[in-house]
Amino acid sequence: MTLAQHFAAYSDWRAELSAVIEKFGGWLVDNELTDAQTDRRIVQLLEKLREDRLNVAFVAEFSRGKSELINAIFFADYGNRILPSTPGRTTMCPTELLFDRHKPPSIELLPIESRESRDSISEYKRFPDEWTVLPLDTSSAAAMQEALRHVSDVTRVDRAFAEKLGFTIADGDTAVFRVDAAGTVEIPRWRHAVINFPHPLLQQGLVILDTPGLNAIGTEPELTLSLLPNAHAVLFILAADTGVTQSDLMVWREHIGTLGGRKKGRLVVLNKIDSLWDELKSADQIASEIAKQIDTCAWTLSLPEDQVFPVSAQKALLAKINGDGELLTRSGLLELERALSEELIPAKQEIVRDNTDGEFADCYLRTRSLLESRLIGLREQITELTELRGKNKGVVEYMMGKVRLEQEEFDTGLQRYYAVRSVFSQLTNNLFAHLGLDSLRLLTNTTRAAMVHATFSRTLSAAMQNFFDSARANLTRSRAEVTEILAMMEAIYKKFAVEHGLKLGTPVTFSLRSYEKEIDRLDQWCATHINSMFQLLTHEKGQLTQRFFEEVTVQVRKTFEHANRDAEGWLKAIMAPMEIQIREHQIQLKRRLESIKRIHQATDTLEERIEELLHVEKNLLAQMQVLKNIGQDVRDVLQQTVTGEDEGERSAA
Ligand SMILES: Nc1nc2c(ncn2[C@@H]2O[C@H](COP(=O)(O)OP(=O)(O)OP(=O)(O)O)[C@@H](O)[C@H]2O)c(=O)[nH]1
Ligand SMILES: [Mg+2]
Repeated sequence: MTLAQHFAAYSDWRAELSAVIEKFGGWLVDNELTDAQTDRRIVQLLEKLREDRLNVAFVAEFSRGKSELINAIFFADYGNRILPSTPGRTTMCPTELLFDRHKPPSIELLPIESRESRDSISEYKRFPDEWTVLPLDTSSAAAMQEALRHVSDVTRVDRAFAEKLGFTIADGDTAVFRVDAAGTVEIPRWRHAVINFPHPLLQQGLVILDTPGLNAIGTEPELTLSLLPNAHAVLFILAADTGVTQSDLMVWREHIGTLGGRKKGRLVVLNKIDSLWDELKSADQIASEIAKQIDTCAWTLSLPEDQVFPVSAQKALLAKINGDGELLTRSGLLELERALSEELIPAKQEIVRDNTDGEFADCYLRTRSLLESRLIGLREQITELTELRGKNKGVVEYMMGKVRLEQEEFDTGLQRYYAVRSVFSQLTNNLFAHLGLDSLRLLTNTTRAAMVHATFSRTLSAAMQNFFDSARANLTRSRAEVTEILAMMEAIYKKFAVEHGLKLGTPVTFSLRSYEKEIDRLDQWCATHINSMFQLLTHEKGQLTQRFFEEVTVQVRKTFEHANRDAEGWLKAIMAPMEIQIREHQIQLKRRLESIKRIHQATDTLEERIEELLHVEKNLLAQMQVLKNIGQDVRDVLQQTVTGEDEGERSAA
């Protein structure tokens, strides 16, 4: 299967999954079984499936052929080179290729001067008027090429301004940014580019990230902090004509080797193998030269050899444009594409599957337990009435008393529930006192003050470390609050189950583990990129402070925002089943009482009433069957694998 076919199969699967979940949502509405919470979760789930994005990033030293490889894999159909690819530095800013159906095709460029402010690129994405937008005429390859050439734009500024923008200026011929005779430095014109483009793969949610030749100097930290770690696949490109150089190794260590523990989804490409296609050598000799290079790459990067893919992007592009099958095979691109889709799509499907599985199972179980408790109540009522057959008024009165007593007991239970609710909101407040953004804002402000006033590197360093320690401590305290809330809810679930027969199961749990890990990761990043002896000795205090706030605290805030959203969702999720079941139980008690009252007034309606209830029971059982079928449908779709391999059994319920 080609990448495009594989991707299309994945999109079909996603569409099918959305369809069954939408059907579930519709059925809940039709049967009046939905509540605000479930409703919202289904809408969110569908939204997530629709917006689902797959990120592939291309990373390498300059001129290794990243842009050419993107052209060959994705854009050969245009019959030309779409992204500029030339000797020397070409792509000057990180370039995202994606499709957003809400916007017309365009290229959006963020001016480099935006680095002066403290805001990250993702922050800027919220303010469209900060970007220069050029329309993209997708009907002409030439017009596209012309527009995309802007990713290579450069500008000249004086040294001080370049440094202010975070570029490290050095002397010597090999330096990336150096001062010319007139005292100016050439720097990229743009900080970031987003190309919005209705390519079939991009329309299905693929996002390609082309990066400029990274040389650890003056690059956007956002790349290493969030863009690359969030990519589902990262391709690292080396070139056969240069071999693994010192600066290749630096890029690898700086940007890829440090992407946490996740080794999956990383492919190493040995490009430009055509430079070894020496016509004076035999095919065997060439093959062994390539094998030797692969061996060296694998050894230097400590990777298995089969993770290094030899290709010629240039010949592959040419072969695709000319429809030359033989050259395409020789270029090695097909194998790389296969490996890419095999890495990418199953991994992504796994994520979507787990996420959907968990969310759906919650909604499904909640509905099922609602129907089950209705059935239990109904059956009790039927038994009660059946027992009344042939009984006199006195017995009916006794029954009435019994239900009334139950109702009173339940009301006492309710009082207890209200008390729990107020303790619950107290505990919730405690939780947000640690986890909430106010506390983080305070911490950020005190850290800023400490860093601004720091006179020694040691105090500067300590302030940054304290920031992380306090953030972590906040999460630890939050974890304790979560445990307490959970213990209380468990106790109250149990009490209502035992005393009033409510079917509540156990409350869902909540873990802050992933956020703690994220903070650890950011701390580690900071320790090597900002808060290290080397950085402290070689950079100005102001510069480091600014970087710390622009780059690190922004990400920490994002982590906390995420944790807050999840915590709120969880709090609702543990309260909702109680509320639904209590309301349901109250309705049932009322119905039972009314039904007995009616019989008390006219004992001759008893048979009619039993008949009626049996009918209700039949409908209820039918509903339960439909629900079961829907659950099975969702499970079936979830189990499908887009690759066609067999997957282990997995259940949605
Ligand atoms: N011989 C040969 N040349 C290639 C191949 N792929 C790319 N090139 C050439 O290498 C040069 C650099 O290619 P680019 O695609 O611009 O490389 P890049 O990695 O995007 O470079 P930057 O954008 O500067 O970071 C261009 O002149 C390409 O024509 C290949 O497979 N074989
Ligand atoms: Mg490039």
